Amino acid sequence: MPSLYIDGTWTSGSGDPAEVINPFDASVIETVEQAGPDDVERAVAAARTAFDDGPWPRTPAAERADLLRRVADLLVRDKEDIARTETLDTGKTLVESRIDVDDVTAVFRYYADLAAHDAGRLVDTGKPSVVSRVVHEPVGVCALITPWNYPLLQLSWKVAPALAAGNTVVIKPSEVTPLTSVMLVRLLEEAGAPPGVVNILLGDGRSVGAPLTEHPGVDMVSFTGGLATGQAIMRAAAGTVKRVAVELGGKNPNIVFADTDFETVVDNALTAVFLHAGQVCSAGARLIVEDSLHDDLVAEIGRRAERIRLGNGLDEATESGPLVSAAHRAKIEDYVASAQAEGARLVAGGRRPEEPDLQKGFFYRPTVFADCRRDMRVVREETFGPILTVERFTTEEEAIALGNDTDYGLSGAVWTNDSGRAERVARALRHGTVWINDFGPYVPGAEWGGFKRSGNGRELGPTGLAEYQEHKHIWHNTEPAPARWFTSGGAR
Ligand code: TXE
Repeated sequence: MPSLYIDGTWTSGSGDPAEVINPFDASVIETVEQAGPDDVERAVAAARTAFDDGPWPRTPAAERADLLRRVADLLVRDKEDIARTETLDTGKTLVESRIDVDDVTAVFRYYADLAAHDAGRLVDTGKPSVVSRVVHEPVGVCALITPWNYPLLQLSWKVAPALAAGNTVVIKPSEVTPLTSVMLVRLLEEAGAPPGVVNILLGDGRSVGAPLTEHPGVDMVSFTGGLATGQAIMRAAAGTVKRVAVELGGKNPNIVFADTDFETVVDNALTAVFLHAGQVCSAGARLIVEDSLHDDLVAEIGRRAERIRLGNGLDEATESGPLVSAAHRAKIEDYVASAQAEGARLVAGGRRPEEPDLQKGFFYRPTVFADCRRDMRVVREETFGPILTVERFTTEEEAIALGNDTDYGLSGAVWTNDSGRAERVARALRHGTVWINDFGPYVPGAEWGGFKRSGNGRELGPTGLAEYQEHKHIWHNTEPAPARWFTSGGAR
């Protein structure tokens, strides 16, 4: 089946086909066609024409919202099928994939509602003869480049607001996990997206992603992925002064004060870091613990980490799946080696699993390191895998300083029963999301994004819609008259 969608037609790509691999057992799920340079040109041209001459940007917002609601209904209809495919492609558990589909559905509904009521605003100029208003218009052709850890979810955070605002899009999913993005485009087609409004190109970053970021026909790039790629995209986009929104991961502190309920914090610290084998931009990979609690907490977390059941994401008994690829596992093993070389103390994991049925897949045991210092590579860099590092603190100031001592700034958490302290720490942390006595939840109505090198721009919430809009000021003087500024020529 053709897997590229350009100008309202499913089409074959002129690039080399690629095998999509199931990380549970390294089997081939499907072979997909990929785009070549001519496909990139055709997709951008289709999106350009649909934006410049097509109906979509001029369609009433309420009708665009109707399309998003139809997509949400179709997602509900196909939930099980999509969730299964996401699990095959990423290795995450079926429970997680089902939650992802529910979240994606909620995002489409949220932006449908928001777009329908987004009428711009009037500005009071103090002049009765002037109507000053700010209207919201789409940016244009948006390239949406997404990663492999939450393929469908990350795409929804971009495509729903982009379409709600009236843009046209060219989607470039990760070459590692393209399948559910193709499914979503099929639903957009079924829901009635006009030709050229939604296009999808499969292929890798070098041959498909990079040309989109340089293309003069593209007005905006929205990217989620690694720091180095984000930096390359920002450089590439500078040539044509594109709008760029980038979400580049994090190194997220999870700060625990000793007055917290022990079982609650053990349980949540494990979930914070080991969910989806740690391949989460907001993973709580840096546990920062008050001295008096430190030893007991480390011991219990280590004991419980050793018991996490790895397996096939399709098996209901599985608690954690594999890493996404052999290359990614090699990167994790390198981080483990560097942590040991730098003097971190291995408390759990640090190895591949022994079970015979897990040998073909890209599994790695949940790993805990204690005695970590902030200058260690494993503490400074985003490992994006099942590695927890533990540091300790004595005072509140120290905890805040440690939590902020990172180049990233995506998310963080503080656990304490002292609500004054919780608020102080939450306000002092330089991260885009801070949880108090929780870790991980988000809602479509609240902004998500990073400080510092975690990126710029915001997804979700009203700001997540504004990312895809130009805010144009229209000044209407209803009683035009000479200004009489330059009077030396004599007024007529
Ligand atoms: O991501 P890449 P990778 C982090 C995580 C991970 C690291 C590398 O630490 O280990 O990034 O992962 C496309 N121009 N995150 O290498 O390369 C690529 O095809 C345009 C954090 O897999 O950033 C894919 O579609 N596009 C994270 C997308 O960019 C390019 C999620 C992401 O791939 C391109 C994933 C180029 N020059 C990884 N090069 C998060 N923030 O959630 C690649 N791409």
